[in-house]
Amino acid sequence: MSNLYNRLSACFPADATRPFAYLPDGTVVSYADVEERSAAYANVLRDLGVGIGDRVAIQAEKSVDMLLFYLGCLRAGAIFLPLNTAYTAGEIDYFLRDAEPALFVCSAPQLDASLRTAGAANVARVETLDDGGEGSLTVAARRASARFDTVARAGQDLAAILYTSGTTGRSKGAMLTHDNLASNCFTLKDAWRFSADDVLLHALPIFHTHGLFVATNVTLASGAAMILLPRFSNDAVVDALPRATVMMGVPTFYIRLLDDPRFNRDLVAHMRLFVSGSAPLSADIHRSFRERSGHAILERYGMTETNMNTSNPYDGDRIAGTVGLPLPGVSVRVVDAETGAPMPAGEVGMIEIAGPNVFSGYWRMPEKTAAEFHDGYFVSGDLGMIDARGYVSIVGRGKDLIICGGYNVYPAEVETALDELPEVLESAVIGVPHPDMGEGVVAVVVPKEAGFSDEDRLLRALSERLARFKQPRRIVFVPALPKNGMGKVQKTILRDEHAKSFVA
Ligand code: MLC
Ligand code: AMP
Repeated sequence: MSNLYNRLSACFPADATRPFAYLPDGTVVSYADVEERSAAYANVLRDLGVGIGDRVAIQAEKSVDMLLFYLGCLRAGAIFLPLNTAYTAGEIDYFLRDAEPALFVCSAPQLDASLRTAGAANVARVETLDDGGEGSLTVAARRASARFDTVARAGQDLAAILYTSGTTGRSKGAMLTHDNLASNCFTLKDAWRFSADDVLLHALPIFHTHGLFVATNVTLASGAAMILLPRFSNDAVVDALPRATVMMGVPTFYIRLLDDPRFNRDLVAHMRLFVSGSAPLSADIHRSFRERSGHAILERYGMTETNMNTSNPYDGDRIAGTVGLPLPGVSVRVVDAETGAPMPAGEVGMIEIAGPNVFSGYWRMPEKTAAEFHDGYFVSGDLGMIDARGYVSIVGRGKDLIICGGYNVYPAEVETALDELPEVLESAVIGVPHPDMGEGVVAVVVPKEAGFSDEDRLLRALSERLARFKQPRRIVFVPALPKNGMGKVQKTILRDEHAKSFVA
C-alpha cells in the first residue's frame, strides 16, 4: 500500500464515472479513465523495458496525458522526472547526463532535437507524448491492456526527482519518496478541506511541485475534479471560474486578475478557496483581492525539497504578509544563521524544516545533501520569523535567488553564462521589483572593451544557453562593479541603484 498511486486510488470515488478532468476541448476524463489509462501507460513502460527505480525524464507540454503518464510511472515503480518546457538543449543535456534516465519523453515537434540531445547523453530511448493524443506513447497506450497490478514500493522508495538550481554550481535533483508526497497531499487535503465536490481550477505548469504535487495529488486524494487549462491566461481563467470551487496560483495570477475589470465579486461568489504560494504575496495584493472579491487568499509556503511547510488556516485568521502556521506533522524553527541557536519568537533568522514532507536528499550528491541539513532539519535558505501566535513570516532570503513569476532564477547560473561570452569581463545579476512578476532579472555587465553596449547581441547569445525565464530583462553596462574589501560584489548597492528598472 506504500505506492503513492495505491494511496491515492483508495480515495477515488466509488462511482468511477465521476469526472477527474475537464479539458479545454470539452472532453471529460473520468476516474475510470484515470485507472485504465494510467494502467496502460504502466504497461507501455514495462514493454519498453523501463524497470523499477529507473528514471523517466519528460519535457512535454501540459496535458492530461502527462498527468496520466505520471501516474503510470508511479504504478510501474519508475521515478518521474519532469523538466521545465522552457529549458534549452544545453540545459536538458545536463539533466540527462546527471539523471541517466532509461527513457526521455518529449513533445512530438521536439523529437529530432531531443533524439540528438538524448543520443549525446547516452539515453537509449526517446518517445513522444502529445496533447492531441498522437504521441508515440499515447498511441502505444491505446493498444495496451488497461489493467495493471501496481508494483509494491516501500514508503522510502523514490517516486520523483525534481531538479532545482543552486546558489553555486550545478542543479541538484531533489529525491522525493512515495511517503514524502503522500504525507503532504493528505495533510493539505485535510488542511484545506478538500472533498469530492471540489473542482480545482488548474492553470499552473505541471513540471513543478506546485502544479504537479500540490494541485494534482490533492485533487486525486480527494476524488475531486479539475479544470485543466494549458496555461494561465486571464480570458481562460475568467471563463472557467464560474465552474470551479478552488483555485491555486502564484502571486502573478492574482496580480493579473486584479488588473481585469471582469474579475469581481459576482464572478467568484461561489468559490470556496484561493491559494497562493511559490513566491511572496504582498500584503497590498492580499488586501486588494479581499476588497474586490470578498475572499482572503490563503497563502502557504513550500519548497521543491520539502513540499508544503506552512499554511494560513482554513478557519481562522489568514494574515496578509504571513505564510501561516506549520502544517500538522511539520516542524518549523528559526535559528541564528551563524551559530545555529534557536531564535526567540519575533526575531529573524534562518528557517529550518523537519517532517515526513522533507525529501531524502540530492541525487548522487551526498555531501551537498549533508551540507543542507542541520541537526536533522533542512536549511531552507529563507530568512523569517515566527510570531507569538505561531505564524511564520518570510522576510528575506539567505540564498542569492530571484523568484520571477514563481520561477526560480539563480544569479550564479546567469552570471556564469554571461561571463562565458567573449564580450563580457564580469557580471552581476540581481532581482529588482517587477509589478507583474514580483521580481525581474537585471544584469549589470562590465564589458571587455570600454564602450561596448550591444544588449541585443548578449541576449541573443544567452538565448541559446538559458531558458527564457532566466534571461535578463535588462542589461546595464558599467565600467566596474561595486566590491567590498574582500572583492565580493556588493549586490545591495546594485539593487538600490536599479530598483526602479521596471516600476515608475
Ligand atoms: C513567462 N516568461 C517569464 C516567466 N513566465 N519570464 C520570467 N519569469 C517567468 N515566470 C516569459 C515568456 O516566455 C515570455 O517571453 C515573456 O516572459 C512574457 O510572457 P507572459 O505571456 O507575460 O507570461 P506568461 O506566459 O503569461 O507566464 C507568466 C506566468 C507563468 C506567471 C503565468 O510564469 C507561470 O505560470 N508561472 C508559474 C510558475 C510555477 O508554477 N512555480 C511553482 C514552482 S514550485 P517572450 O520571449 O515572449 O518575451 C515552488 C515551490 C512552492 O516554488 O512553494 O510552490
Ligand atoms: P523552489 O525551489 O522552486 O521550490 O522554490 C522554493 C522557494 O520559493 C522557497 O525557498 C521560498 O524562497 C519561495 N517561496 C515559496 N512559497 C513562498 C511564499 N508563500 N512566500 C515567499 N516565498 C515563497
